[in-house]
Amino acid sequence: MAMLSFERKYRVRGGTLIGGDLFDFWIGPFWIGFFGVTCAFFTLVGVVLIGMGAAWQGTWNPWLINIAPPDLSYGLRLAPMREGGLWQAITICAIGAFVSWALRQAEISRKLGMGYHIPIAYGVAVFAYITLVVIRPVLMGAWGHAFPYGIWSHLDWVSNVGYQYLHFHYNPAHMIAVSFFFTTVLALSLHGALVLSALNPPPGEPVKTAEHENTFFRDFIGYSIGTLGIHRLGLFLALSAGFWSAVCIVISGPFWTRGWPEWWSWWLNLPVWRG
Ligand code: 07D
Ligand code: U10
Repeated sequence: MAMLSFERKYRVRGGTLIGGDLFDFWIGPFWIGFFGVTCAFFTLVGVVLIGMGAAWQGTWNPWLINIAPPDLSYGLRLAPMREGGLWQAITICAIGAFVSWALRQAEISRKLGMGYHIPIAYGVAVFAYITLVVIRPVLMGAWGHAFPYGIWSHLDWVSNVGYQYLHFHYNPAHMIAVSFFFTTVLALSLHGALVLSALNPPPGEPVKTAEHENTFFRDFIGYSIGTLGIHRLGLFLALSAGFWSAVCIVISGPFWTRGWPEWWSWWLNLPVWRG
């Protein structure tokens, strides 16, 4: 079906989660929706607040703009605007915009009669962000444990927090998360390469099909996961990467306060090693 005739067919009202017909219309290619409006609102306010922070700081150098959370002494209270309150307001806007974005994905999925895979997948990234700026700071008793909004400053935060636990590579959940990130890259590169190799033959040769794709991997490693399967695997690997990232940071502090290398002493102390 040509795109324009398909659009005529599906561009009908309904499928919204909230507000019924309110904002249930398109502007150009974009569907608006209630959560489109809330998303635009939070994004706009958030960006203006970031600009305000840059102006207060006195730099427009994008690498150096830094909006820090309140000092640890504020605990979980609201702080004055210039002492972390701005960070708190920006965090509210960010969460408002990210959650609105996910709900907009859910509403469009409903309109199209599709599954909720996309909002669920995006929701895992939002979950990792919320773990960093809400769940872990609340568990540790101060907003000051969240990361600052800035390109360089957040890198300094990651480095400092990493060394607080002596050597973050020894964090077992960090190991799992990193392995999942790297495996995601492997799976996507295999998939991208396989599809292009089958669908982009040299000029004059016929396009190959899924049979060729399956056969390549059966010949190569004795197993093909299949055309649907590779997408299931990809989604699993990518979501696991984000999920274990959230786990690795939420256990650092609330559940483990010493160096991560020390955690592995359970392994050294297994009875089986005692002579
Ligand atoms: C959090 C993003 C969410 C996205 C959203 C939507 C916008 C924003 C904003 C314009 C999860 C989009 C957002 C539109 C726009 C504006 C203003 C995704 C998120 C909501 N590490 N480490 C990770 C590796 C080391 C440390 C995760 C590798 C060192 C700490 C990942 C290495 C030490 C933390 C990872 C390595 C250390 C992490 C990040 C190698 C430092 C975390 C990915 C090769 C000395 C963080 C939940 C992620 C984490 C994290 C990888 C090394 C410390 C697994 C490959 C040894 C303290 N590290 N790391 O979370 O888990 O994606 O966050 O050495 O906090 Mg690590
Ligand atoms: C393509 C295609 C296409 C096809 C195709 C193919 C490309 C067109 C036609 C071809 C594709 C294939 C044939 C598939 C290729 C295969 C891959 C790319 C790799 C697949 C990999 C996996 C499925 C798994 C990868 C695993 C990774 C990255 C992580 C390693 C993880 C662990 C060791 C632990 C994993 C943990 C899980 C799963 C969660 C549960 C964990 C626990 C209960 C433990 C929790 C632990 C802690 C909290 C920490 C405490 C730790 C302890 C106690 C010990 C930890 C122990 C450890 C071992 C780490 O395009 O189409 O069709 O065919």
